[in-house]
Amino acid sequence: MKPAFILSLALLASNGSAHYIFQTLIAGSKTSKLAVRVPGENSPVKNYTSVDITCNVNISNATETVSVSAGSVVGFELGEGKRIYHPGPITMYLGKAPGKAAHWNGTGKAWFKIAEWGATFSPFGFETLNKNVFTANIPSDIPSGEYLVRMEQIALHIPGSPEFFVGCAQIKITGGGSGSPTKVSIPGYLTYQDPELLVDIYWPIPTEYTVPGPPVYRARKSPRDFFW
Ligand SMILES: *[C@@H]1O[C@H](CO)[C@@H](O)[C@H](O)[C@H]1NC(C)=O
Ligand SMILES: *[C@@H]1O[C@H](CO)[C@@H](O)[C@H](O)[C@H]1NC(C)=O
Ligand SMILES: *[C@@H]1O[C@H](CO)[C@@H](O)[C@H](O)[C@H]1NC(C)=O
Ligand SMILES: *[C@@H]1O[C@H](CO)[C@@H](O)[C@H](O)[C@H]1NC(C)=O
Ligand SMILES: [Cu+2]
Repeated sequence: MKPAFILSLALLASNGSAHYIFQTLIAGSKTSKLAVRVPGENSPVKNYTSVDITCNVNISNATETVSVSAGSVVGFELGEGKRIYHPGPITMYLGKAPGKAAHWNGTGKAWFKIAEWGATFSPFGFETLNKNVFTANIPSDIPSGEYLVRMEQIALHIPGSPEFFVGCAQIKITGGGSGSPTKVSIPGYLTYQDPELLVDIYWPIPTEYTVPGPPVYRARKSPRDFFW
């Protein structure tokens, strides 16, 4: 083998440093890096039954909690010109803090999914690939209060060994309602060895794909549902 080839193999084996991180919170018309609990390194979490999956490991203590009104946009941008390059779905969850978001580590049955980005077919692929911004609307009827917003990519490039890229940020939702989403705990939200986590995306090429985790919660009534 030529040295250049060996070198590129070595780089492939250690490409952890090249990974993406959900680094900037987008909330309404604001963006914030200080509201994000940034992981100390950008290697993926592999054990989705451990507490590492909640908000990643070795995370910074975010120093800001961003106010945003129910119904507005929330989401993340990847850092440093990065784009998603591993195939796999992306999901966004909200977790209701018992008090201040800054004082809560995400433990307990407090989470619900508010958005997901899944597969496309013919040709098979994932709509997340090459994107760097993911936003959704906060359901307009959820209770006001402090929450963690959690973004997760489940990278499926190694069949049978899903890798999780996870980020959390602190928000304070105002102007909410009395909706009561069904909540799950994280970990605990994924079925251990869910076939959608272990799928071989290369062969046979999937013809259907369900994003893992609970269904997306949608506001029961938005102002636009009222027609007289
Ligand atoms: C934690 O993250 C810092 C960077 O923020 C890094 O220097 C350190 O090595 C990390 N520690 C562990 C145990 O991963
Ligand atoms: C994954 O995490 C669970 C819960 O903490 C632990 O019991 C298990 O040993 C871990 N698995 C591996 C392979 O580290
Ligand atoms: C949060 O804290 C509780 C209590 O100290 C602990 O049992 C739990 O494992 C922690 N969760 C995370 C995600 O660190
Ligand atoms: C965050 O704060 C906790 C508790 O004060 C501390 O144990 C931890 O080391 C801090 N983490 C970082 C990355 O500074
Ligand atoms: Cu990778």
